[in-house]
Amino acid sequence: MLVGGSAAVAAGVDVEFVIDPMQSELEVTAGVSFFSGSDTQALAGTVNALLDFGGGADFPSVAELTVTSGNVMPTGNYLITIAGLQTVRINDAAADITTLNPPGTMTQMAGTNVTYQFDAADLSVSLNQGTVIATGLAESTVDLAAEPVTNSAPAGTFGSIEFTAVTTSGPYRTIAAVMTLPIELQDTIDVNGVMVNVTAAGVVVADASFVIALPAIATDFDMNLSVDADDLAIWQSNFGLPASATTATGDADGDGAVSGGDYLLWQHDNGLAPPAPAAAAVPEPTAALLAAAALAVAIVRGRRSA
Ligand SMILES: [Ca+2]
Ligand SMILES: [Ca+2]
Repeated sequence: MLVGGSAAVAAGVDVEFVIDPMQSELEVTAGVSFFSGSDTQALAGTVNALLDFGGGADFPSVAELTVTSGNVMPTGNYLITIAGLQTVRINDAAADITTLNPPGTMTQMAGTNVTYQFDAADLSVSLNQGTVIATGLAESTVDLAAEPVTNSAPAGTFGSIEFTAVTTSGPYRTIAAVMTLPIELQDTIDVNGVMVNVTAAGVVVADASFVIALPAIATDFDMNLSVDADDLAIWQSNFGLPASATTATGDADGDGAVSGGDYLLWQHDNGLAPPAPAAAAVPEPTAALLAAAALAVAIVRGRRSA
């Protein structure tokens, strides 16, 4: 009743992360027997994630990450010369990313920022678009759609998502997120009888922005995240409503009426507010805000159970 009285909590938020080519690159190495060469390209594309923080709070200690789709592509073509004997060119490549079943677990890391870490081994990466063209010892063209290179990163290779509060408006908060995703691929491609070992390793950094609903305080009747005289005015104007009252009309204790008991709750909560400006221009670490919100909820809960 007291918590989540406004919109639903931030469970299952669909978020599109846009890959930052300035921070994302993939190095592809191709080799035959003892010779190898490599090339590096910047990456572009998007990663679509379902972020599930569960119910009851903005960010618990453990959450779930489901990468529902993702498309990672180099901004150019790879040209790999192997000891002057062989040239491997990878044209128009792109890799799909999804989460292996079940969803990956994200664990909140210690620190001032809200950062979650997840095991990159929970993700499946498939280099399945483009062509591998070999010239030299062997000449052949391999369609990656027909022979995809599929892997996940080794267990213990971690990615992370860092969340920063950007603005708060009413019961909603806009969150900026940065996902750092390690990618590792390894396969052997048969190029006309010559076995070409292909490995790819790099990092994807992707940005996103989304909105979550904040836990509500029952005495914040106008749901602007602070309990003050404006809320008292709402209670006063509706005092005596015998039934069908709601939080928005001054019923803080959920009994359907606006009465003296609701005033006592308002009096207790009067002055409750987030400790940071509602529309900070500079992103603030969210931990303090979230801790304050949790504290406010705890105060309300504690008072009710007392
Ligand atoms: Ca208010
Ligand atoms: Ca009431």
